[in-house]
Amino acid sequence: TTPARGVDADTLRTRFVQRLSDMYRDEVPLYGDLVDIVASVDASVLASKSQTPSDLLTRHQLERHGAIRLGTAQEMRLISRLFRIMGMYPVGYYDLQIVGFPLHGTAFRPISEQSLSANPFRVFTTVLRPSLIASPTVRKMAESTLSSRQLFSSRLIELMDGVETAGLMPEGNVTEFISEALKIFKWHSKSTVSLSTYESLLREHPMVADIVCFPSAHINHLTPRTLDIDAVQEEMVRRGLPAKECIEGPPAGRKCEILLRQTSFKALEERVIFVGGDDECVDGTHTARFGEVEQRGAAVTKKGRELYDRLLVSAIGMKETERDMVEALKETFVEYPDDWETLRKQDLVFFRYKVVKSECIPNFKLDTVRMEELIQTGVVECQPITYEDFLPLSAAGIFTSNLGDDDRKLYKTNGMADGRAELEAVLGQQIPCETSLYEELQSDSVKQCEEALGLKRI
Ligand code: OOG
Ligand code: NI
Repeated sequence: TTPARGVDADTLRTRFVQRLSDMYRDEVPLYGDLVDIVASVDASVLASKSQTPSDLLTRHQLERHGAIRLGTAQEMRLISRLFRIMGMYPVGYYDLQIVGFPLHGTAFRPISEQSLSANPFRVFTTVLRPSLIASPTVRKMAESTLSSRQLFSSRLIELMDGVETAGLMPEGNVTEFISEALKIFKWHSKSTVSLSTYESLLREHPMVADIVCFPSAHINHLTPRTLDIDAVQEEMVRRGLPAKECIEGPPAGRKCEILLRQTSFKALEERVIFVGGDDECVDGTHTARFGEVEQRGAAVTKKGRELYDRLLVSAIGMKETERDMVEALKETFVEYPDDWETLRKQDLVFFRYKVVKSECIPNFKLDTVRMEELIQTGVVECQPITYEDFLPLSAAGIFTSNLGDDDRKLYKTNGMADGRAELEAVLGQQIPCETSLYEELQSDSVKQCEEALGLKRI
């Protein structure tokens, strides 16, 4: 709900992302190059199109997602309070055990149609699960290092308490609030541990080292959205950015984009100073931060996701090298319908419906058959709903290409406690599944059509 006076959550989020993006551009100049590439690619796409979906025009220039990795349940609880103040709520559960990481998480993002169109900024947020660290020594090392970390300044917590009590953020506090919040996401080149501790944690898993050894939860990438990811990929290669070989997600060449496609440039090896004995410092490096770009398509239904997963899995079965994957995907995805009408009639994609011609219709139930008739006669128009979430499998590809190291342990999933329930307990709320939110957006739009046409739901 919008506070009576003060700055509303959508405005706050937009101002925060702008400063986060500026900060990351300073920290990782290649991110700045990527943003420039996206701006020029998108400008030429827009110039070549007479008709652009309106949500892209209003959203795409400022649209970003980021990712952070947290160390403790307490940090997760605090971050969910911080994001809530900026109008972002947990959506979807991602268990990264399937890709061999001792982490799980959720995406914090706006939920309502209005907030999404104001600024859809989202943060993929994971948290370490110490119970999955096999070595008791390493587990203790991680836990004791994290227990003394203060990600949130006391001033930030004071400001958060204030907003939660008053229900609004006074304009006069915004700049300070954002500055204090940015400290959580900032990169620090000075580790809080010794090189040997770092190395022990790294041997357990590179993610564990990345999470535990630094005083902040540095943002590990910030991702602009583009209108043409194939062109961005080409341009990255042309400019000599260390681009990943292939674009993840659905294959190129579809007329109807679904879910999302992502590519990235590889993580930088960065200089880090470790704590030595007798106040001395030891030089080392750390590899974690990278740049990523994405192209978003339509949200798919449960049935649409099952088809996607099945075709992806069979492509994985066919390929021998990463390059072959592109060909394999093209082959298997022939089965995925590629026109909006079929995608709608087969219930594979979510749509937003809108009455565009006033018409008086007798008391009728607006079922799918009736809806199709209204679309055919031009009374109703529909637009696919944009996918706002993440692809765990795509994330896996990006994760593994950015850790520098290949001896990866696999965490067994059998016999594990229910991770979702564990994370929900930490957050103190249920985590809605993304599909149910798209379903709601779709059925709300159907209800609005019914009202506009004077129909009653039967
Ligand atoms: C998160 C990776 C997930 C994406 O775009 O799929 C992600 C991480 O590296 O911590 O951002
Ligand atoms: Ni990402």
